[in-house]
Amino acid sequence: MASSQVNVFGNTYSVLGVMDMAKKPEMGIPDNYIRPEREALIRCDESTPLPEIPILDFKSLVCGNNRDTELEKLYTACKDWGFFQVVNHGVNPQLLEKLKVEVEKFFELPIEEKKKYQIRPGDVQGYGSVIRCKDQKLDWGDRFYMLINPIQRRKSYLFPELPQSLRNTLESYFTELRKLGMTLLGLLGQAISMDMKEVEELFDDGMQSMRMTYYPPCPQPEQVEGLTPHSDANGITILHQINGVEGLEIKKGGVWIPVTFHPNAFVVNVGDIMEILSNGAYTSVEHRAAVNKEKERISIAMFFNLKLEAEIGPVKRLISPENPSLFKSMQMEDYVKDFFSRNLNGKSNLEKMRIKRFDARNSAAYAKAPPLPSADEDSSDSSSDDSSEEIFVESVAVAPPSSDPSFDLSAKTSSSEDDSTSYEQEGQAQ
Ligand SMILES: O=C(O)CCC(=O)C(=O)O
Repeated sequence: MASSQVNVFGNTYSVLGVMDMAKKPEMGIPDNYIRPEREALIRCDESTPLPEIPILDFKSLVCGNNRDTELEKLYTACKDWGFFQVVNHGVNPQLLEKLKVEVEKFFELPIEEKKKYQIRPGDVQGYGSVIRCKDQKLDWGDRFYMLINPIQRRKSYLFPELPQSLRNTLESYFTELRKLGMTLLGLLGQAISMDMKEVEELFDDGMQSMRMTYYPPCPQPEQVEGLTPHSDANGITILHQINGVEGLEIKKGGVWIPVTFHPNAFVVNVGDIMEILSNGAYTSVEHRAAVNKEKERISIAMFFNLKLEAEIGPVKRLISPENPSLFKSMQMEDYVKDFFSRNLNGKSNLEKMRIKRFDARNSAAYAKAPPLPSADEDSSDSSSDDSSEEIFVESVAVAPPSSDPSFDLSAKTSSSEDDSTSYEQEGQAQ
């Protein structure tokens, strides 16, 4: 496989990446990187400019004069786009500059150095990508993924072994982003009428992980995928495009749209868990990373997730006979295990959690339908392990939560950095 290095770990394989191979474009692109099925981007011309994802001002959201209006904008962005950009986020630009230098230096290390961090058997953390089957298509990128919170769960051979200056810079970045992430989670919660206490019960000292990715230039970028289309399995993700080169693409209304980053903005997206908590009011949107013909691209994604002992499921207050539960409930631990047993694949993770409802009156299966569930049964949670739960209902109108949420703007929005929670976690890709 050209210069990418494959190691066999029992039944699992991991590939380090494409960086070295990409330095020899004359060798061509190996077949296992070629994606004939890659869907094309939206076509745009001067009369129909590219749609742009909403830009929100963090300061106005937190302490502006029109916070209700800003929160409504946030709600609409999460509902219609599942993505927004946040400016005025307060993260020190000097820290971001230092992060750029350190992350670039890290990816420039010789492959022998980076091999120290290679993903180990039965794990998903470290440098490289997990390969689960022989004919798996690979992404055109080198990546390093690790769990960073709770601190006691960090792998001893990953973060503590990174070059010291990178470690110090990352540690400062994690702290800054944790504050930002918790505040954003609080705001997203408020917009669906959760109070901060509920948000903290789920997310405070929750799982936090990061992926830094180096996408080398590719002679035929339209033939490969930098990162396979997927929705994030987590609460929210904050993406920083470290060297300013673009490549993020999102699927909206069935078409792929490239994201133009506002300078100095972070891109935030709603993950599957946030769509589930909001009972479908928010949308976890499929996205992918494209690569560039000439330029290298570097990004760092920070994933915010629930505590492992939390239960995932729609917020009870949002459920009623008129607005029944769209998703099953599940222990976070089971959800994580299930997620890691599979490769990234569009929105398949979220679809497994969805309760399938058939409109009995319009269904050919009506004659065979079991007795209609009562409203209570209908909105109840299921702890079943079945991947698909099917419910027959009579023309249920699924209304989004009130579009006039009661915004409790006085709620506390800071996070507590209590690292005492202990849980088992063996590999968190998001
Ligand atoms: O690099 C990007 O633009 C996307 C990164 C991403 O979606 C991820 O790491 O999950």
